[in-house]
Amino acid sequence: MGVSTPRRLLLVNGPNLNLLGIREPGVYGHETLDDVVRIATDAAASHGFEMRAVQSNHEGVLIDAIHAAREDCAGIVINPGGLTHTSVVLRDALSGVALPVAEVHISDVYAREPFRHHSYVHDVAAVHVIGEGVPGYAYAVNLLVDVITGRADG
Ligand code: CA2
Repeated sequence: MGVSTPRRLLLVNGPNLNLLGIREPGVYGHETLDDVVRIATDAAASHGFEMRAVQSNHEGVLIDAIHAAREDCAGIVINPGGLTHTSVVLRDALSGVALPVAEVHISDVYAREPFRHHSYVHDVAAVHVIGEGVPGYAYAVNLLVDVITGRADG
C-alpha cells in the first residue's frame, strides 16, 4: 500500500437491495441493508479503514459514486444486484476507475436461474464472495484489504 493510499473503501449495493430483510427472506435472509452496511463497516474498521456506503436503484447514481471513489477510496466492495447480469456500463465504470474490486452476492447465483450465471463484473473484480449470505460482505472486505495491502493477489 502506497503512502498516499486512502484508508477508505466504497460499499456499493445495486437495485432492489434496499428490500433486503423485507421481501424474499427465503432467498436473501432476514438481515436488512442497514445490517449489511454495519457488518461491512465494522469489518473495514477492524483493518483501520473507513467505509462509505451507497445503495441506489438508479444505475447512473452508482456510476457517479464509483467515479468519485477514484478521488478518495482504496477499493470497492460491490453487490451490483441484477445489474450484475446486464450492465456493460457498470463494468466499464469499475474497470475505468482501476481500483481493486470485490464482487459480493448474497445468494449462490450459480445454483439459481441460468441468466444469473454470467456476471459482467466478474473479470474486473479481484475478489469474489458468492452465496455466503450477508456475512459474505465482511469476508469480501477482509479479502479486499488483503489485496490493497499486498497480502494477497486475489
Ligand atoms: O445474491 C445476490 O446478492 C444478488 O446480487 C441479488 C440480486 C440478484 O438479481 C442477483 O442475481 C443476485 C437481487 C437483489 C434484489 O434483492 C432483493 C432483496 C429482497 C427482496 C427482493 C430483492
